[in-house]
Amino acid sequence: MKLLKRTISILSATLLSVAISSAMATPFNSLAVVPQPQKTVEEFIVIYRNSEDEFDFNLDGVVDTIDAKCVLTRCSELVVGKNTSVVVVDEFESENGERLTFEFTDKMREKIDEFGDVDGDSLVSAIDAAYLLTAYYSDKEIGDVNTDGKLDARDASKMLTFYSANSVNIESDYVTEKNMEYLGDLNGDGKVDSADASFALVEYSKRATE
Ligand SMILES: [Ca+2]
Ligand SMILES: [Ca+2]
Ligand SMILES: [Ca+2]
Repeated sequence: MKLLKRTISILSATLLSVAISSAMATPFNSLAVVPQPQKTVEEFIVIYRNSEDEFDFNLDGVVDTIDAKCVLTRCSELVVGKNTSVVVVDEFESENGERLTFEFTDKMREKIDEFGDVDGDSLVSAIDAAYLLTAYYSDKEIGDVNTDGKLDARDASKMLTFYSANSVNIESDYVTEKNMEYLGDLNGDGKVDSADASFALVEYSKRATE
């Protein structure tokens, strides 16, 4: 529950920044018609937990962060007015550290157009992707950044890789940023760095000797 509260407060901050940036990008005269979400993230988490496969947007039989990535992809298609042929998953998101790529098909687009507006504001937007990611990470353990159900050296190494990339200004994609934001900041100082990786290793060895 504590984790849930924390992730929700992170999401509120994210939503605020999304709202501010979209308000800034919106001409003044259209501000009055900005649609409002019909569901809170807490309400959506309940729906997400009870869902079967309606949020499996890449149609691989699993509901995970890649589906949020599909929503983001669809959202940028709608903004730019041009289709994306291949989705590239950030290497930090995958278990083996490789980039997964897949063809973005019309079937996926149709499914997103039907079920992708998860907050009910009539738009498929980055907020929907944020809802999906919050729901996905809400029952994961802080520190288990690769979400395999255990906290171990692989998580520490993933944090370090992320930290190194960040420190030389290699941008990670949105899903990876959220992954680290929700699960990587073990000491709660607002950033993911080698201190969190050491923390993960200490916790791991403590558990290993218990
Ligand atoms: Ca999926
Ligand atoms: Ca929406
Ligand atoms: Ca793990």
